[in-house]
Formats: sequence, C-alpha cells, structure tokens
Amino acid sequence: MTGGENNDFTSSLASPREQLWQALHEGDETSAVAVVRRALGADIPTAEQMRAAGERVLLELIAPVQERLGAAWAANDITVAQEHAGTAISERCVSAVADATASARPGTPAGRVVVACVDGEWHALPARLVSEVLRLRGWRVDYLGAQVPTEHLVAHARYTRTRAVLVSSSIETLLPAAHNAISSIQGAGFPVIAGGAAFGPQGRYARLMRAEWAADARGAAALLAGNPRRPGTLAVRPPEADLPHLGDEEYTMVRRTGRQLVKQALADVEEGFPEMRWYSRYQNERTAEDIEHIVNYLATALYVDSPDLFARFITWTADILAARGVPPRCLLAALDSLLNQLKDFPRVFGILDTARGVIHR
Ligand code: B12
Repeated sequence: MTGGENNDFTSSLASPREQLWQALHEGDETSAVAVVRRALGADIPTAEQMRAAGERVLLELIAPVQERLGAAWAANDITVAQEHAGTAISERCVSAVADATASARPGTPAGRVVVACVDGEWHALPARLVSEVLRLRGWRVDYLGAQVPTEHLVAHARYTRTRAVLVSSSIETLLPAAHNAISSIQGAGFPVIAGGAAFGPQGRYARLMRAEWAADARGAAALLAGNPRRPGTLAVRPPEADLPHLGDEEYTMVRRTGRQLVKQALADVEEGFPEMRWYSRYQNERTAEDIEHIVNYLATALYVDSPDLFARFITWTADILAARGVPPRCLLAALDSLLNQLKDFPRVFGILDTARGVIHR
C-alpha cells in the first residue's frame, strides 16, 4: 500500500458524513451508496483492513448520519416522509457495506448468534448495524429484524442452539415487552445481551432485568468474545422477581385504566385551552395521541420505577412541541389532570411531580 492510500484509509470521516447527509436529505440513494463505497476505499489490501473499514463505515459514518436524520425530524427541519426516505437509503447503504465486505469475512465462524428487535419494536436499523459488525468480526448472525414475537425468538434460539441472543429496543414503552423477552430467553437457557436507547443511560434498565448490556456493536463483540455465561436457573421469571416494586400494583392499575385516564385528561386539557375548540380534526387526533403517549410513558416509568425516564420523555415532548409552535405549558394541563386522577398513588405522584419541574412555563 502506498502512503497516500494509507492516508485515505485512515482519513477523517467528517467530509463523507456531510456528503452522506446531503444525499439522505435529498433522497438521493445513488449518491449515498457512492459516498459509502468511496469511504470503504477502493484497494484495501488485506481482509483485516477491509473488515476494519467496513466497521468504521457502519458505526462512524452511517449510524451518526442516521442519528442526524432523527434530530432533523425532531427539530421540524424535515418531514416524516423525508425521514422515512432517508432511513430507507441508510438501509441500502448498510447492504452496500455488507456486499462490499462479504469476501473479507473470516472463513470459520466464531459461533452463531441471534439478533432481533423485541416484540412491537419497529426500529430495525440499529439491530441491523449490530448484526453486520458482528458478521465482520466473524460471527454467524441470524438477523431476525423488527418486532419479533418472543415465542418465535425463543424457538429460533433453540433451533439454532445460539451462543447468545442479542435484543434491540429503541422505544422505552416497550421495556415490559423487552423484559418478557429477556426472561423467556434466559429461562430457555440462553444468555442475553441487550442494547438500544430504550435500555436507558448506561443500560440501567437492562441490568434491572438481569441482562448483559452493551452500548454498541463493539461492546457486544467484546462481551461475546468473553463467552457470556448461560443462565443458572432455567425458568421464566415473573416480572416481580426482578422488579419487586410492581407488588404495589400501581403499574397494573395505570395499564388497566389507561383508556379512561386518557379520555379524562383530554377533556381537562380542552377545558384549560379554549383555543382547542378551533383545532382541526388532525390537530385533535395528534393531541389525543400525545396524551396517550404520556400515559404509556407514565406506565413504563412505574414499571422500571424511574421518575427520570418520564422526565426525559416530557423534556423530549416539550422540545418536539416547541419546534412545532405548540407551547410546552399545555403539557402541564395533561400532567395536572393525571395528578388529580391518580392522587392516591405515591409512586405515580412522585413521577408526575418530578416531570412538572422540567417544563418551562
Ligand atoms: C428511523 C426511525 C424510525 C423508523 C424505523 C425504521 C427502521 N427500519 O429502523 C420508523 C419510521 C419505523 C420509526 C417509528 C417510530 N419512531 Co422512530 N426513529 C427513527 C430514528 C430517526 C433513527 C433510528 C436509528 O436508526 N438510529 C440510528 C442508530 C444507529 O442509533 P441507535 O438507535 O442509538 O443504535 C445504536 C446503539 O443504540 C446500539 N444498539 C442498538 N440496538 C442494539 C442492540 C444490541 C444488542 C446492542 C449491543 C447495541 C444496540 O448500537 C446502535 C449502532 O451504534 C430515531 C432518531 C434517533 N436519533 O435515533 C427515531 C426515534 C427512535 N423514534 C422515535 C419515535 C417516537 C417513534 C414512533 C413512536 C413515532 C410514532 N409516533 O409513530 C414510532 C415507533 C414505532 C415502534 N413501535 O417502534 C423517537 C423515540 C423517542 C423515545 N424517547 O422513545 C426517536 C428517538 C425520534 C426522536 N428524535 O424523537 N422510527
């Protein structure tokens, strides 16, 4: 390899990131794939260097640009349709890396693992990135994609006699589903590595659920290299075994009465905001949806006993609303309605009260 090529190979990805962003923003798949191919490098001499280049392109080029796409949607700079189009292009870019690096993968697999999104989870791209990195590191990966029903995931783990099951989740409201998946897979005798934004800062919710956790594909590869321990006892644990606070039934109660809570909160918000009377049907539907999200996140915060989780969600919702010209204080009306409806429940009270504090009036 000449010095010049080496420099190209190790050069910063800042400029390809900008080019890929432009291509995603314009919905230009051909240019996006061309950026990725150029970033991989034309003549990488060894298989090891090709694998390293592939991993960098997946984790340091495609992943951050995809995150930027999410931030642009949240800031109301691009539409939902543009975000969908951009994500489809990112998926195509991941395939381009997989194709270009296939011949560089190690010949004898290090072992076989399953990677899947938990039931209800649509965010498949993060799991796909993890899968492709593990393939480059020599693992035979069964990538099962989005929303895999737990019983099918367990059946597949048994069928493939997998070394470990890697579960991905991005949306916190799916934590009860993720817990069910983790406990069912471990109950069938397989180690679990959890990952994705749903598991919270430093994977704190994964640890509550007694799963190993990794921040990204490299962390997962390190855990796999250490031969994850098989679970000691073979039985599916009831949720309270890991989360004793569920014994107070506050989570069950919010889940059971969720529909009524949303209905009443919507009526209270309408009363507090007379301007809602002139809302279009579309705006009314979005408001109802927002309140439904609030109740779902409240239930999730009760499930993992984390006021922080709910406060983060309220901060995020306030930013989303502000970017769309809706005053975040309208969230206060919804929180107050829920506080009023659920005043006799101490954990609910603590969670809602903490969240009120994060809204700037
Ligand atoms: C693309 C996208 C979608 C696509 C997904 C398509 C697909 N094929 O994946 C679609 C349109 C389906 C979608 C739907 C929704 N989405 Co969305 N989506 C995104 C977006 C823009 C990008 C996700 C992504 O690919 N990120 C890039 C990857 C690289 O980052 P990552 O997730 O952090 O993954 C890395 C690590 O976490 C880790 N990792 C991930 N999984 C695993 C697993 C293991 C085992 C390990 C070790 C590591 C690991 O490694 C990854 C690579 O480094 C994000 C915004 C964002 N900033 O991420 C929102 C986002 C995740 N979505 C969001 C929301 C709210 C939704 C919806 C609820 C919207 C709605 N109202 O319908 C639905 C939910 C659907 C569902 N039930 O799942 C919110 C979540 C907010 C929250 N706090 O929960 C986000 C953050 C948007 C935002 N900025 O507000 N979405």
